[in-house]
Amino acid sequence: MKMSDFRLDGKVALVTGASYGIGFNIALGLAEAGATIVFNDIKQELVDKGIQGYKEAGVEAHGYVCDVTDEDAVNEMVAKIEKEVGVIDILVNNAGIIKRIPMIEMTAAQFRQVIDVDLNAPFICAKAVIPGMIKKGHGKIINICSMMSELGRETVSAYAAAKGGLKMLTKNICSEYGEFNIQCNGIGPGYIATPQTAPLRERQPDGSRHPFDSFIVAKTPAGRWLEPEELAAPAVFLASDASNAVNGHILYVDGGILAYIGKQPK
Ligand code: NAP
Ligand code: GCO
Repeated sequence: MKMSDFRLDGKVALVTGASYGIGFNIALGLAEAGATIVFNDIKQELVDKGIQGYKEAGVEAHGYVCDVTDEDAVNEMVAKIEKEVGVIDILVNNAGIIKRIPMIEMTAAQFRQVIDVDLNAPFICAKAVIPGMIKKGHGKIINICSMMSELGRETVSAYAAAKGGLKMLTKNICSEYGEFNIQCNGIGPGYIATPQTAPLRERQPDGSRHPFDSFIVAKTPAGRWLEPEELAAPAVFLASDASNAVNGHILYVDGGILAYIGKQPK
C-alpha cells in the first residue's frame, strides 16, 4: 500500500448540489487530496455563493447552474465540463431534498418530486458520465445515501423509498460497469448538522432542545450530531485508488446509529 493511492491529483470531480452543506465539505476534501472541483446548483445565486465559499477555503472551483432532474441540462453540463475542465473521473451524487409529510397527507406529486431529485437524478448524472469513464478506463461514482437507505420513520416515506432505491442503484452500477474499472459506492451519512436538518434541531420556545434533537443524540452511540466535514475523508477514500477493490458498498458514516439497539428507558 502507498499513501499516494489516496491522492486525487489530476482528477476531475463533479459534486452535485455542492454550494454548501455535505456536498461542499466533500468537495473541499477532494480538493485537498488534489482533485479539480466542479459543482452545480439549481440557482445562479447558489453557484455564486458556492464559488465564493470555495475561494475563501483556497479552492478554485468551477460552478455550473443545472437542475439535476433535467436530463438534457445534465448532458449539456457534462459536455461543457468535458470541454472547459476535462473528462469527469469522479461523480458524487449529493444533491437531494426531503419532504417531511405523513404519508397519507402526501400528494403523489410531492412523492414523485422527492424520487425525481433523490433517485432519478443520480441515475441521470451517472448515465451522463459513465461513457467518458469507460473511454478513460476508470471512474468513481459515490452516491450519497442515508440512514433511510436502511431504516424508516414517520413522515419520510418518499425520502426512504428514494434512498433505499439509491442503495440498489449503487449496487447495480457496480454490477453493470465494474468490468470497465468503474467503482460505484455509497456513503450513508447519519444525522448531520446542515440546513436540511435544521428544522429538527430548532430550539423550543422555552429554550429546551427539539425532541427530535434529543432523540438523535440518544440514538447515536457517539452521543452527538455529526458535522459535514466528517464525510470528507470517507469520500476521499471512495474517490481514490485506495478503494479500487471496494465496489457496490455503502459506507455508513453514522456515529454508530445502525449498530445500536438504543438506550433502555430509565
Ligand atoms: P442541503 O443542505 O439541503 O443541500 C442539498 C443541496 O442540493 C442544496 O444546495 C440544494 O439546493 C441542492 N439541490 C436540491 N435539488 C437540486 C436539483 N434539482 N438540482 C441541483 N441541486 C439541487 O442538504 P445536505 O444536508 O447537505 O444533504 C446533501 C445530501 O446528503 C442529500 O442527498 C441528503 O439527502 C443527504 N443526507 C443528508 C443528511 C443530513 O443529516 N443532513 C443525512 C444523510 C443524507 P437548494 O438549496 O436550492 O435546495
Ligand atoms: C429525517 C432526516 C434524515 C436525514 C438523513 C439521515 O427527517 O429523518 O432529515 O432523513 O437527513 O438522511 O441519514
